[in-house]
Amino acid sequence: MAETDEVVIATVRGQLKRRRRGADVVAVGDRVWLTRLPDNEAVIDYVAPRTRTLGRTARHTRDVVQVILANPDQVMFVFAAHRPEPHLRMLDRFIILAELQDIPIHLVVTKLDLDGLDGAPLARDVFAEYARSFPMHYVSIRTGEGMEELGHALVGKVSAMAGPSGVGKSSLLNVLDPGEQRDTAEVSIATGKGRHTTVGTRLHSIGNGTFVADTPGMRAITMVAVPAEQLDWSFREFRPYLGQCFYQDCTHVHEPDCAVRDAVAKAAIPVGRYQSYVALRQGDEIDNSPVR
Ligand SMILES: Nc1nc2c(ncn2[C@@H]2O[C@H](COP(=O)(O)OP(=O)(O)O)[C@@H](O)[C@H]2O)c(=O)[nH]1
Ligand SMILES: [Mg+2]
Ligand SMILES: [Zn+2]
Repeated sequence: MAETDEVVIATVRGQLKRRRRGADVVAVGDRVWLTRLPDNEAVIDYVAPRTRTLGRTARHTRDVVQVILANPDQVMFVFAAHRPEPHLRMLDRFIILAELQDIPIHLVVTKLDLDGLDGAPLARDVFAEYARSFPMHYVSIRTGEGMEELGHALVGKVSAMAGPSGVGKSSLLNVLDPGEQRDTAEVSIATGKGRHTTVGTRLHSIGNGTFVADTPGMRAITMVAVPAEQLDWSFREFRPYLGQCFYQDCTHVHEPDCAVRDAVAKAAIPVGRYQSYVALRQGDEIDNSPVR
């Protein structure tokens, strides 16, 4: 990728538009070839095939129909230790989406300076099940704790940052790239809910070939149902046991001789993650309530 701060206003060549109907023709994160025109204008002639895509897929074909970020190297799911309280079932849905696209996942827990306040449980206990399977980053922009380590995880990569509003995503970007100040919202103390201040995906270049995207569209996309036959695989903790159940089409909910349920009983699979799977599998819309 040519690293330049140049901004051009580009349109998409008509031929391209016709060929890739349905999906987004060009999205944030795409590598493109363009023909320069005068006055900082350009025409996009070609869009390179995407390595991976963070986005919404069609239910059966798995074609990406709505792109949040093209070509991410990894995705950082961001939740706060406190204010707002972490919503783990929402995190589970985020994780499924990334697993289906084979995008490496990191979890970032922000506002560590508020950890355990107001009698809230400690973040490292809340996220203990996840720490067994995912790289974790515990940070605070107030104390600076964990920020250097998070910077190392981002360097040289294109990362998507996603999470509920108010958890501190924009604040993190402001610290990582102090050159450009972004809107950060005040969290209302009464509800613990943050106000929305970010609209579309934006990829921020923060130097050394490092790019970080704010991805506000994630939540709506995770409300889309996941095909049942892909759901068990989307829980990476289950994978060592898949194919070992008595029934080949085992749903791991009620069948006898189920390797997944045996693993849960032995605590080899975290019980909270398993319960999340069951709720999704049974179609209980665990996130039907307005989500933070
Ligand atoms: N105490 C504390 N507050 C934070 C931290 N990071 C962000 N905040 C505050 O949380 C609120 C929401 O932050 P913002 O970056 O707008 O969240 P976003 O919606 O995820 O982009 C703001 O009032 C920030 O000042 C942190 O590490 N500690
Ligand atoms: Mg924001
Ligand atoms: Zn089973």
